[in-house]
Amino acid sequence: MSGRARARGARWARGAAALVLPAALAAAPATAWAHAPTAPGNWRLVDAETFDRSLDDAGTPWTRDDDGPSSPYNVDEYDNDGAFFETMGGPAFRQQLGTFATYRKSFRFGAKGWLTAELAARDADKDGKPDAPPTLTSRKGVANLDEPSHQGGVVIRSTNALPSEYRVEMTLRGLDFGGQRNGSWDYPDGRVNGYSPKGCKTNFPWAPGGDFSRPECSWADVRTDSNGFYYLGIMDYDRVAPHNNVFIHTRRKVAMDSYNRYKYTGTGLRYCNPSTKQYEPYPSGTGNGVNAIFMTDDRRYATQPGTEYLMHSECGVAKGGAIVSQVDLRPELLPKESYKFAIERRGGAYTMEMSGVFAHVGRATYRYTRAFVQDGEPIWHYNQKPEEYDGRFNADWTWNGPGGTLVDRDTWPAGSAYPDQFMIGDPHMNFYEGKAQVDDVRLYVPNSK
Ligand SMILES: [Ca+2]
Ligand SMILES: [Ca+2]
Ligand SMILES: [Ca+2]
Ligand SMILES: [Ca+2]
Repeated sequence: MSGRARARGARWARGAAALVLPAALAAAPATAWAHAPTAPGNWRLVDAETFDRSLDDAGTPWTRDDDGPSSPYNVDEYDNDGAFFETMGGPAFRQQLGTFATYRKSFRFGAKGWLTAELAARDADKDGKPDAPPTLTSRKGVANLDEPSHQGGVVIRSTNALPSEYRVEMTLRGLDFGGQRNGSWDYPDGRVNGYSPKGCKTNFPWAPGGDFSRPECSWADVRTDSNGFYYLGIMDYDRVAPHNNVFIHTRRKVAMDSYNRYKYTGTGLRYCNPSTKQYEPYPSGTGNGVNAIFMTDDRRYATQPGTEYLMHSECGVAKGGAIVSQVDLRPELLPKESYKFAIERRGGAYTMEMSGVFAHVGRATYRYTRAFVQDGEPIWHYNQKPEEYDGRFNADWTWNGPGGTLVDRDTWPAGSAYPDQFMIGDPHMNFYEGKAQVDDVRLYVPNSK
């Protein structure tokens, strides 16, 4: 059912784990190459999207798709109709899921269709039309991702699996997915952390546990929880598209995203101040942090799915615990300024890179590199081929709930293989809403190839 193990019987190749790169390479000014179609480190550009040609999702109709067994969006037991939710929610989950319909659209764009847009929306009144659906359009050479309801999702992904070594990058020109503005989580236009003030907004009907029979408005309030956006992430399955947030948290290899928690004063998040190289409590920032996270095989939560986090920053390396923001963005500077995000897979390691004008330090570039296996900790599902991995991090995940017991067997067995697919946008169909402007998505491969 999971589709995780694709091929069997291959042998382990030791080379991938042997190379250990320094935790952080020196920062360099971004301006030297910000507008050139080349990147440092001996890369060759193979695909680029400037968004100068018209892009409009209106040309593609919405079609109903509920992630059922015959759906192209059916992935595993954590997807929208997955067995995990039947286990944790009991019969109430199936009943709640049946109260609405999901609509999706997908289309290729860019040279030879190298990019794919995936949009999803909910039809709560089941009149055959999605309610407050997201849109993807281009204007003045920039892509607009617009999501008026948190129950929608919109992402730009690679159409085909990425090569064995690559650099992918994007430029962010506008950002309105929560965080403080002018020092406040509550905006003058009435929005709260980027969410519309109208109606209840909850994580219904997907949660890792709790009473699934509650009415929709009694579920967890997302407006006063968090908003966010994926600047760039690498997912581990083929048809990357919006799903519930529990699913997303099990399918990431590495990601740079935001997780902007409304008026949060707890210890679950912290900033690294790159100027002092000291951790600071979350309220010391503006709620516009970038979380660059290498996922690993340990479970982050005892009672719900999700991989543990390895977080490199100017403050050091942290495993688990408080989520570390490496930088705090200044969205008020956009679009005059811009941010560039890049992820590289090369030489047996992943690198995450962010450039732009950040709080405390001004214009800077930060790069964090981690080997596929470093200090005994793997990057989750790093192997694109069976021979890159020997099965040593395999496990079963067991879930007990009102619906019984579910065993997710072989979460990372020998013989498995996981494609790299990049993703930009908001993949969560029960969290996050807002707008973002994206530009210059580029794919490079090593110059020697
Ligand atoms: Ca399914
Ligand atoms: Ca409707
Ligand atoms: Ca452009
Ligand atoms: Ca959303």
